[in-house]
Amino acid sequence: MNPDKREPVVRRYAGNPILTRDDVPYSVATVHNAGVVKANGRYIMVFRAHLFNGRSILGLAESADGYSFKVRPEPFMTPSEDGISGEYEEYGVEDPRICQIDGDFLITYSAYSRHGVRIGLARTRDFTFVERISLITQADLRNVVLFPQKFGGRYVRLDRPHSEISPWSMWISYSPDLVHWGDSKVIVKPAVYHWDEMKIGPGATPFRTENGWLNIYHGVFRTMDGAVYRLGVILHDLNDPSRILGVADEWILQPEDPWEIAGYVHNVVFSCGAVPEEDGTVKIYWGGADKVMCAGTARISDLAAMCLAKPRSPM
Ligand code: BMA
Repeated sequence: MNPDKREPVVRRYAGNPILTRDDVPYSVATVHNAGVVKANGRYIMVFRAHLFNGRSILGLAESADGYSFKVRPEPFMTPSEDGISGEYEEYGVEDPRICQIDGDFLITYSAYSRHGVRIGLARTRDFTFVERISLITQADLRNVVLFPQKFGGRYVRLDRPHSEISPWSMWISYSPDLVHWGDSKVIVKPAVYHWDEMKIGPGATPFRTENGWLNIYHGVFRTMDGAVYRLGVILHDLNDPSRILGVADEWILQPEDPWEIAGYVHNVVFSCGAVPEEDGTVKIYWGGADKVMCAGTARISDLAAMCLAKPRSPM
């Protein structure tokens, strides 16, 4: 074998897809785009599921090994019917990301309504009782991931506003209290005639490595057959996550398995969660074609090396 031939960076789990609608004890059309966290040695997955009216709810599944998940009998979060959350979640809740910080699990999710899409922030300690804290963005903005530590006493998030002028890019914002956010600035933009040229967005909650914060993001390329969603990696400075150490030029994962190529939306791999392990690997979770959940592993050092050895310009 030619030693220069690229090996897959992400090794797919042989038992993919790891979760489908057939595993859910209530009626859903899809299971995808799940946030995943490891808590007390167990893996907790909060997944998005389409109902048969096209709107989404969030379900919860648990696992001892990170691959074999059992779904709870009842949904975890359905659109609120009360107050301000009720107004802005009318069309559904989507794409949850979980961040463990100060003993809490914070969940950011897209809240859809007739007014556009905003991001809701909810908090749980035990994945049984969940409280909504606030809507933390205006419309239209999606893909909010929180860093699992504070910087200079402030919470930090990555997000992706929509714009008519600029391709949809990755921004960073800061907050003293999780509710009020500011000091926003753009940090990574799609690259022209590149696999992520149409739009990019944060994916999994970033995790700390010895080289920097690793951010698994999605990038989209428009073809004559529609959009293709792939995953890539970005490395952020450990002390100042607005400083980009490198954006890997090549993607780490693209739709290849049949359930990534065809499903609810074809040609999509989309990640909202990754779990770094003590053996130097990371379990990466992604939705396949917006219909099933898949998993794979990568060596964290390989992902960091891709950002550092062959980066493309962040802007
Ligand atoms: C994005 C979001 C994701 C979805 C992706 C592919 O705009 O809606 O939830 O996985 O499109 O359809």
